[in-house]
Amino acid sequence: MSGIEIDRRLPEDFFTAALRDDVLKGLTADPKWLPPKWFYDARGSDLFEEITRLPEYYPTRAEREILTARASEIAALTRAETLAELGSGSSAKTTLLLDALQAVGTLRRYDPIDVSEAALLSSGAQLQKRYPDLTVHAVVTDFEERLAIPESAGPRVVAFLGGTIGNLLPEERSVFLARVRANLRPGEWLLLGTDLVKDPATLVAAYDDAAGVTAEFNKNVLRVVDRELAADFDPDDFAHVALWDSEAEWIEMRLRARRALDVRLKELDLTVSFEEGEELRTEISAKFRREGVESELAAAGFALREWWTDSEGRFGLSLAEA
Ligand code: AVJ
Repeated sequence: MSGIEIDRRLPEDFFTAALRDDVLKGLTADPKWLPPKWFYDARGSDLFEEITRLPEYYPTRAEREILTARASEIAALTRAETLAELGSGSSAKTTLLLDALQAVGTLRRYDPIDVSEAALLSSGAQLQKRYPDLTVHAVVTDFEERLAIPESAGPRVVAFLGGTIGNLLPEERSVFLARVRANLRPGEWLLLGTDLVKDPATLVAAYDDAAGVTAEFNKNVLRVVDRELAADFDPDDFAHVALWDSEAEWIEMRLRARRALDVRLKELDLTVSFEEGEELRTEISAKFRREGVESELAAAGFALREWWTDSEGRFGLSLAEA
């Protein structure tokens, strides 16, 4: 038996209702789009894990290198009682932080926050084995829409790792960062991972790997829509596209219709037509520079206290104070 407390903040029909809204809005828009959060059913989460091990996909390894080098500095600076983690997913990087906070002796709680209760339960159970004295207070929520970081007596560090902030549009990022700030008291902390601008070939390869895993991941959103909304997308009708937008400084993933086709979405009583070559945008993954991160943090009421990169300067980790 584990002592994980679970705080469920999502309405009963959240998944179906939110997916219906997003699909209706996105597939009737011009150009068509779908938000990236719908990649992550069980198969999509497995594919993402596989992506993190690909030779071309450097962000996970680069961020782990930084955390390995800096975790004890983070612990010494923050002396946090609580580590709250947004989009906790798998717990590999978390243990680096928890070990360091335990070594300085301040750690009491780990508060993972994720939309997936299954992910929270499995990583929470693993962590409780490794840290038997740790209180694990998991929150099931959509942190874009209903961010709720649990209260705690001592200082909290909120970790948002992996570069996931890059999946938000600039306007969404500023709303999100302001909400994080509003959840914190002065003197508490945000630990933010951001992938950095670099040569386009390296960036594009990371989102268009030779083994085709990212292509499968991208097409997985069609399988999710098929299953949840009784639609008849055939993933083979679409080609995976990854491109670098040098003006916006983000990678875009798209699905390009190989032929003209109609898709029927029974649950929405909707038919959507694609022209040959028409593209559906499925993800943006923004890449950052130090100055941009610092000013976005400042606009949300955070002061950048530390900025670290990996040895090759590919990925940035910010420690910011509320
Ligand atoms: C979940 C934000 C870390 O944007 O790099 C990986 C998702 N998409 N390959 C990213 C992703 C395509 C990933 N993050």
